[in-house]
Amino acid sequence: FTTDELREMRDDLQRFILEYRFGLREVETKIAILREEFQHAHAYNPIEHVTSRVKTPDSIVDKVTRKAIAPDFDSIRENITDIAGVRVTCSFVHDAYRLFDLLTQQDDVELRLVKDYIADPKPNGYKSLHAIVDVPVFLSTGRVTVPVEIQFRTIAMDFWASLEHKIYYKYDSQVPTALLDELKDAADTAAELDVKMERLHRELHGPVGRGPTVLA
Ligand code: 0O2
Repeated sequence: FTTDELREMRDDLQRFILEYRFGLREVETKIAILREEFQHAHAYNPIEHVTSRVKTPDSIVDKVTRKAIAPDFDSIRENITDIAGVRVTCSFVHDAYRLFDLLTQQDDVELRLVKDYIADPKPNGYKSLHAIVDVPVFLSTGRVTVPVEIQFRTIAMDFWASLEHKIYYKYDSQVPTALLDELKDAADTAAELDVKMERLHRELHGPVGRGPTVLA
């Protein structure tokens, strides 16, 4: 490659990633608005925290290799839909679904794919509600549509997933069976905790999301 060609490739890659950053920002803004408006209208905040990331070029290359995707921008754009990712951690399971509905029903958001690992957990115990949405981003060159993966989960699900992720990497994907069993057990305990916490919350406050009722 000539220096000019290399510079052009670098510029193309930077622009490619930039669009995902903008898509992420659109979704983050939508979540921030819902959070603030919810607090104002219902005196209740259904979101515990929000994190987001754009996949690193290394991680994109890993996935291109792993999934045998053609190494050009169009194929990557078409086949890797989690380059931009947002994780919304909610207090209760009910809130995770409610946030999913509120976001995906907005008329500039197009729902491309849903994977409901809350209703149908992965065999290892992983739970979360995943949505791939297309959002519009307006650039000086016109409108582009950017896919963003949004994961909705509870604090208990998030706690479990982050520990499982660490264990998975520590053992380089070869986690001993006994530990896998314990993780599955911990996922069941986390799910029980979610049910208990939501029931307690409902007892105190009525249907989840309403303002607190006056207690005797
Ligand atoms: P990170 O850290 O988020 O970048 P694939 O992405 O191809 O591996 P698929 O079917 O396209 O899988 O996506 P899926 O099943 O919707 O899940 C992708 C993301 O969900 C992962 O992204 C994780 O964030 C999360 N996830 C899925 N399964 C598990 C699991 O068993 N344990 C944990 N801790 N997280 C999980 P990345 O890209 O792997 O990671």
